Amino acid sequence: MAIKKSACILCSRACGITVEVENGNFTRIRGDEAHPMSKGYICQKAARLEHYQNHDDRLTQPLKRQLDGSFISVSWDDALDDIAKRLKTLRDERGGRSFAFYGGGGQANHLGGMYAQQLRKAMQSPFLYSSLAQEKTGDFWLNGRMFGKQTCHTTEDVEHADYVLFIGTNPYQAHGIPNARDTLKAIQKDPTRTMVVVDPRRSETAKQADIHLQLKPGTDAYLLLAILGIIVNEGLHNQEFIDRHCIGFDALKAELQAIPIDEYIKSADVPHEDVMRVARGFAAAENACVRIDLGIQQTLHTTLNGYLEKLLYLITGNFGKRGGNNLHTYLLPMLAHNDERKSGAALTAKHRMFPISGLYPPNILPNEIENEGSDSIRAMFVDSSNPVVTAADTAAYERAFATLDLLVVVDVTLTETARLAHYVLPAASQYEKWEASGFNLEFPTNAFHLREPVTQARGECLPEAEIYTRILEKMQELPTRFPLLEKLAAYEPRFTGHSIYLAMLGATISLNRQWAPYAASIMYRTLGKTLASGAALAAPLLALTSLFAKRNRTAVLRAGHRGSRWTLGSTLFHAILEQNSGTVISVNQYEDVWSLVKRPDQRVDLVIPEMLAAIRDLTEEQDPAKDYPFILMAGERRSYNANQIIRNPAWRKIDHSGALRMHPEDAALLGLVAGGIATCRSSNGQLDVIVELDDCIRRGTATLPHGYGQRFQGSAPIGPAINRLTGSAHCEPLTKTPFHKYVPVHIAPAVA
Ligand SMILES: Nc1nc2c(c(=O)[nH]1)N[C@H]1C(S)=C(S)[C@@H](COP(=O)(O)OP(=O)(O)OC[C@H]3O[C@@H](n4cnc5c(=O)[nH]c(N)nc54)[C@H](O)[C@@H]3O)O[C@H]1N2
Ligand SMILES: Nc1nc2c(c(=O)[nH]1)N[C@H]1C(S)=C(S)[C@@H](COP(=O)(O)OP(=O)(O)OC[C@H]3O[C@@H](n4cnc5c(=O)[nH]c(N)nc54)[C@H](O)[C@@H]3O)O[C@H]1N2
Ligand code: SF4
Ligand SMILES: [Mo]
Repeated sequence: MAIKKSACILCSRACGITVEVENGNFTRIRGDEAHPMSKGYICQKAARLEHYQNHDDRLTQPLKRQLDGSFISVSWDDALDDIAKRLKTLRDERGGRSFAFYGGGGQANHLGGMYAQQLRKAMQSPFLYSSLAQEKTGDFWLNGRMFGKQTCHTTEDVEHADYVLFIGTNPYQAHGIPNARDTLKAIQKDPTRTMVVVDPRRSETAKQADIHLQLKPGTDAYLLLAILGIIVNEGLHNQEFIDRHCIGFDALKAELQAIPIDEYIKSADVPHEDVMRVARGFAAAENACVRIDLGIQQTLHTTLNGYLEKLLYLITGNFGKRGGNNLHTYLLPMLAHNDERKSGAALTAKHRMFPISGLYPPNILPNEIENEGSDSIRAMFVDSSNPVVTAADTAAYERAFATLDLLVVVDVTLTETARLAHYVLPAASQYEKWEASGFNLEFPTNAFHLREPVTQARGECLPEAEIYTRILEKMQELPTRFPLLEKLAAYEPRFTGHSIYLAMLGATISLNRQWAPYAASIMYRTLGKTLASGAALAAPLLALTSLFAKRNRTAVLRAGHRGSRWTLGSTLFHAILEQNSGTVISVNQYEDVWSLVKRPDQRVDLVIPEMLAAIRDLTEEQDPAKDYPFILMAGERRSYNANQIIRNPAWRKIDHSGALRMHPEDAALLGLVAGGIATCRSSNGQLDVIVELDDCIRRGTATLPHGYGQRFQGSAPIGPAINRLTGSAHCEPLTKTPFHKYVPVHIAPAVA
């Protein structure tokens, strides 16, 4: 038996774990006390990660689909030779706009993304579609306008706040904040701290809250405007902070003073006195922060909701301080910056959609593939994602993907998307290769965890680094050897901190500009070979740690790393390679937040004209249509769901069928009983589901879980495939983010 350090991969937190491994089986999993962020914490989901690692649907060989839809095993060379040839022909004949990439990193596997994006660049395609662009791009867009760059991502210091507002998020189940359940308990137990939850459902988090605003779904914009209106009308905003750090407040204030507060509180359908208490309590708190998630992002007014949420902590001065909201450093460049007002961004052919943070929204993809015209998408790679199940409108995805000339899926298992692919390439699992999460989003102390392999790769599985580098080589974008760089990497003395290697790499690339997009693969093939630990695919981190150390020198030194201007990046790189529980990479002070603001004046712009217009245009939602009288929250986080990461249903200890939850009185009116079967029908499709009664659900609404609907060992989909119900046009016009939490449905007993 061996004990290895790694991380849980089932949500964005990537908590540190220790794994006991026997013959490749994970016999025991515990929290890793030495992990700098999670410090031993894990939740109930982590213990049975064996179900991700070992099951009979794992891929072990490259597969090629036959005309009759069945798959045969092929060699890596045969698969990659054919893929490379077809990609080159497509690019040369139809241009880069005929290719798109989807994914390239799931919950805790983001190292592969550095390699995957090289393929998109080789194809000269701008089109990167991502799951993030069906939840977070509204937030990124706002960050661009308010903080100067879409890379300015915010975090929230829930652990140290006296007053915490959770809006549209259920951290008890979904986590998303450090050691969620411990953190919630600590707030609950402390009489001097206040927790407020805004959620149409009495969620597990709401049950622990001091105040629960159980609003009508989709009305957060009204509630938040009412709260902001009360704050400015009563003069509770922090004028000193605003004068020092913000611009545009006067225009905003005029807008907020015009809010019909009482009317809006009625629209949200929450008690008036509770809203007053929250507005006054939040503004008066010493340290307050707001944590939001899908409940306001995947519903009506997505981006406006995000804007109002940011205004709450900004106008009360809860930014750039302990217990407030903050910006943070990050090592892996997960996000880009785009400004759609400037020319230059590539628009999609059909929807003329622009990228946000470099990402295009899944909601438009089927249309872009099926678009008639010379620049429709003809070939795609999907990596670390299962859009046929997780993007809006499963039927549209099935239809569109079936028309592609080439679909290649890189995954550890045969997903529903993989079943439609021409080639399926077997990736080594996250426990079979060096891996890391890019979701290191903390402030003031931020950490990065490079994980060593826990066990050997199955069959012929390869890490993404090897897969994409081989494709580039076969496309003749890159040579297979770089003799000079290899020599230098092997013999450069350690005290120079790889600075000669990096200089030579820079020189090689400036002499061969066509290699510039492929630095990751070049480092993998050269420096990678020399790393003692065998962490070849982590080699490109050296370029990132060097950049990181240059940009955040003081914070890196404060984290305990030592080195000169030339060598600090390499010290950090080696610390990351060596510390298998994770490494603190930066320790900031709260005032440093202003250096992370990317507007030239380092102030926050409070005015976004599109958002002020949206405030003015806000009109009362129609009550649900007669045909579809319920609002379905399609995609709840529960005890045993974890996106699409675990397919074996034996993993779930409860809720095997992924029940539809509804209020007992609503069920009684429909003649539905617990355990009975209901048909849930939207304008897009229908599903038969098992009913569960729960008086935490608001009347007139129902919920279905996210993360079901996978096949296992040839079975039919297990649990609700919720995106059979969702439609791609049901989304926010600006960002195309789906309204998954607001799907009008009809519910009735199933006809036997
Ligand atoms: N257990 C588990 N944890 C996960 C995941 C998982 O699959 N399973 N997935 C991870 C991922 S990818 C993500 S993005 C996060 C998402 O994490 P969360 O967004 O926190 O989780 P959800 O359950 O999708 O939605 C949160 C809450 O929004 C509420 N809500 C619905 N409609 C509205 C509304 O109109 N207004 C308001 N204010 N609230 C509303 C719901 O009732 C729900 O309690 O979770 C991550 N963590
Ligand atoms: N209706 C509705 N739809 C939703 C949501 C909702 O609430 N409601 N939530 C949305 C949200 S927030 C999200 S984030 C998305 C998530 O949707 P996806 O991005 O499609 O789901 P993931 O589970 O993150 O996909 C992970 C995939 O990566 C594979 N994988 C695991 N490890 C590796 C690896 O090491 N290498 C490779 N190459 N592959 C690996 C897994 O087998 C799995 O197929 O779903 C969205 N869809
Ligand atoms: S599911 Fe998330 S919170 Fe739970 S152990 Fe895994 S990473 Fe940590
Ligand atoms: Mo997500």
